[in-house]
Amino acid sequence: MQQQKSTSKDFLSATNIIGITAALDDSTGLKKSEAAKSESKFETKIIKTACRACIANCGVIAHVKNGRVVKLEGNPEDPMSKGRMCAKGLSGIQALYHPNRNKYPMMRVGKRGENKWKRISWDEAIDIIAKKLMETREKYGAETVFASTGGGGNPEIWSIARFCNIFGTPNWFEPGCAQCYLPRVLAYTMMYGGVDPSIADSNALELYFPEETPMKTLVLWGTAPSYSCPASGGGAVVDIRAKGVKTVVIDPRFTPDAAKADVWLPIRPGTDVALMLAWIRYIIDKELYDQEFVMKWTNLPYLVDVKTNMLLRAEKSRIPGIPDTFMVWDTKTNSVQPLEYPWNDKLSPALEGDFMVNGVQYKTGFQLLKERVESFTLQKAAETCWLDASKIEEAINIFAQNTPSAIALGVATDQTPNSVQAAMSAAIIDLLMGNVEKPGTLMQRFKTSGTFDMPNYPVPIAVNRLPKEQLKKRLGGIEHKGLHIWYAGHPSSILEAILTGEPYKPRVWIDRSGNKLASVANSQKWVKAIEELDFIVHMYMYPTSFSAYADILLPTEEWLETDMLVETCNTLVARQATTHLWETIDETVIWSKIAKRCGELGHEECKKAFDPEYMGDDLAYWDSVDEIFDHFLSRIGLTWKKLKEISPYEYMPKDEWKRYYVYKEINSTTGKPAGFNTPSKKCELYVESMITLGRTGQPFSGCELPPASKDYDPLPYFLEPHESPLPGSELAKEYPLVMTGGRVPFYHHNTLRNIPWLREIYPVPELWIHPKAAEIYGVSEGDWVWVESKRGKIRAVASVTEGINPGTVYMERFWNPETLNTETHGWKEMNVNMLTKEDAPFNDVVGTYTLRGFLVKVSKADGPPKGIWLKPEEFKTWLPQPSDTTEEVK
Ligand SMILES: Nc1nc2c(c(=O)[nH]1)N[C@H]1C(S)=C(S)[C@@H](COP(=O)(O)OP(=O)(O)OC[C@H]3O[C@@H](n4cnc5c(=O)[nH]c(N)nc54)[C@H](O)[C@@H]3O)O[C@H]1N2
Ligand SMILES: Nc1nc2c(c(=O)[nH]1)N[C@H]1C(S)=C(S)[C@@H](COP(=O)(O)OP(=O)(O)OC[C@H]3O[C@@H](n4cnc5c(=O)[nH]c(N)nc54)[C@H](O)[C@@H]3O)O[C@H]1N2
Ligand code: SF4
Ligand SMILES: [Mo]
Repeated sequence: MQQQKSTSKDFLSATNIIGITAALDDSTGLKKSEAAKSESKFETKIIKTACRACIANCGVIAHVKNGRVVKLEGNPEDPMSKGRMCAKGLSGIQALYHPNRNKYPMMRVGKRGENKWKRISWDEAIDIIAKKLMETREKYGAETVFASTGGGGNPEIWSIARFCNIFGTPNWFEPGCAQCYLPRVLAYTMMYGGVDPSIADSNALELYFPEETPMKTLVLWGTAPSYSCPASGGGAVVDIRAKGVKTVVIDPRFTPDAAKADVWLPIRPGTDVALMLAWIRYIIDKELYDQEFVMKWTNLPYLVDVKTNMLLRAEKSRIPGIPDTFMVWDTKTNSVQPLEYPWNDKLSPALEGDFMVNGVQYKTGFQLLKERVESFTLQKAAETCWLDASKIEEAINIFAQNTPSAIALGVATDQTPNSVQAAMSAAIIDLLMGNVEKPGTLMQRFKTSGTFDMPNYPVPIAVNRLPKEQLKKRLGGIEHKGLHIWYAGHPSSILEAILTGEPYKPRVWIDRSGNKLASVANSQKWVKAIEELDFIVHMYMYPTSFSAYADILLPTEEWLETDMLVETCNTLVARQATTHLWETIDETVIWSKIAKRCGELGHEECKKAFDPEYMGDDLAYWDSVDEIFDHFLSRIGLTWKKLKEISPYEYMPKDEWKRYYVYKEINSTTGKPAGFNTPSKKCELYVESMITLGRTGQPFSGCELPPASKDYDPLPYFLEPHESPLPGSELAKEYPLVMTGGRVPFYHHNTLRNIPWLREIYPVPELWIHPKAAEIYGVSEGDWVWVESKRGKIRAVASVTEGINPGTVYMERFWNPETLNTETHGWKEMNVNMLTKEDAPFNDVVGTYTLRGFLVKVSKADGPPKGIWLKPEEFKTWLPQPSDTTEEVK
């Protein structure tokens, strides 16, 4: 694809936003969107919408003049962003009118990777794709087609899962999933049945009410909201800190959040579970936990058979809403007794203990937890995690004594093979303290609008349409059964299957995302796999490195062109199109078009997917997104048209929505407290259901699956990073530094590297390195450096800072759209995912690989990679241009 020539407009500085919008005013010729149609030539129309330049959905007011978006500002009515916007969101105009947008469907004409294309019509493109899918299905089986999606709360995630279920392939993936959020969702779902406390995923809703919350301490554990959601959660943390809430930040990097913390713990990457186990040990040892809550509302007093690891049951419940009855050791009678849900005042259960009953050994869950954490003293944690023991103690005491308190977890702990255990440990710490459903804490079950079946986005995924025999073929789905909570496949297993043909060879790949080569681990291995594939489709807003390897490119909508239903706090927000350019199409509709054509070509399930009677609650496929929105909004008496007028719409009074102590509410059918949403209705700190999950896939997989090679552990365990820098490590002799990652506030994953404003602020990725390490490796501030792991070698610019441990370095993902047409296709120069580790060890439960906490070496480089742009003037060519007039796209 050719870079467009520079515009006649002068380059404007990143801060001169008004200047840019003024410069755009006089360009005409756009097809007007529905919303903007009625205004007269010079009237500015105000459209309330929501940003999607990251996953936070901040409320936006778009100013549209003569069909052209000329200005964006934050919407103060938004309950989470409260009128704030960040640099990425404000760059929406430059993204929308980018000269290198994908404008029309394109077909490859040159060799793969040569990047030569010809324009085709939508009908042709859909026909070519559907024919290839059908041919592959017939020859090799539907499972040899796989799809992937862009991550991070991307609402299209469920469109892809839906299409795969209906087409009949169990294989789709997202490079987040096991590396992002899924470990947290899984642990908190299994342990208390409510929402996880992640700020960047738009949870932790208590934070958005600084005037009301009694919160006194917030722990930011591996999350940096000031960078990962600056205008929403980042702002909320600033607000609560201003109200006097203390913060503890556990982050190798001295982020703005760390800079303001009461205690900052610059942990060695990948060792969080060791630190968490030490917190648990300290809290138990010093009896800082909430004894009443732990006894009555967790499963820790229940007896566990130490041989089978299963809880001892008096009886299985046959009544819905009533849990099984579990056994405890009654200290009054010194005997095993059934504890009827929820509690029996006549009993005095032992919390700790080891008991022999009829020749069988039992321990309480609490006892097993205590034994598990026994060796994790403050000293051991300090040594393992490269921290100061007294600082760890100070942090725990702030958290445990200055209450109510809560831990907010981020993605850092999701990106090592210890992922699920980290989320389990964080939940255990909060639950030991009784930090759940209490005002001032983050584990909450606030009400939702009831509009959606699936979280975030209403596309029903039609999970039962996937035949059971196909589900069993999900790559990685037997060993890592936690993936079934999101019905997802395992990227490394798909990669291996392509390269080895075992257990079968995937052949066709449909992707919708930024740049897979910059988001999956060890991307050079993926390029080898790409060479093996028969056919690749990429749908995106502009070409990326991945497009260079595709056979068909489909143009998709920027967020300012998109309609979407968004739920935040107790409001529903309409993200509404402000304009529409060229031949871009909403992706939800693209999947529907592909399904329709497959149906016409003889795919029975695809054909039936358009029959409302057959699909029932799975919903027949649609011709426009309005149809789906109307369907779901009808549940609360609204239409999409109406919501667009009244957005943001408060669906429920705040007091009704923000409910606390849900577990204590009496269930009118059973007459008992509702309890938690777990099998025992107690908080399950001893996660017995992990064992069932590993053996059968239940309760998440659509059918019973063969067991994983090993039972999943019901309690968390610490796994030293596979590439360890500790003494005795052979690899560390050659690669002595531990690499980690974390967000920068200028880009969302692999998006926006082509935005002049943002590239002016952050043109190349920084390698953070401590002055002592810099001295050892002969590197100074601003130097170009080589960064190398066992897998690859890239360049970055050194930022020499005391804001990181001497043994740790940090770098964020990057790729270079300016070298798209060279042989590197932009993904090889400075992409940290050339260095990350895609192979085993994986997390047992969900298959997480290693994106953080692996070994690298650093040395001085002669200069920057060839062809990359550094100076503001160079980005001029990417400034917005007047757009083509386009016909209505059907
Ligand atoms: N080394 C390293 N690698 C990582 C990570 C890391 O920290 N370090 N992070 C991992 C994580 S957490 C994730 S989630 C993945 C992400 O990696 P990918 O999934 O490859 O991410 P992108 O596609 O670049 O970015 C998110 C996508 O969401 C799209 N999007 C935004 N809004 C909308 C919308 O309304 N509709 C549609 N259809 N699309 C929308 C954007 O266009 C963009 O394509 O990367 C992972 N890779
Ligand atoms: N600007 C921007 N915002 C984003 C995204 C983006 O790409 N760019 N992506 C979105 C997505 S999909 C996600 S998942 C969220 C993630 O949101 P966050 O969870 O806030 O993500 P990060 O900044 O990647 O990681 C948090 C912090 O973990 C630190 N860290 C690195 N290694 C370790 C470690 O081993 N232990 C601990 N305790 N900390 C460590 C990093 O220095 C970083 O400051 O952000 C979302 N928002
Ligand atoms: S934080 Fe920034 S990029 Fe993310 S939704 Fe809000 S304004 Fe958009
Ligand atoms: Mo993510």
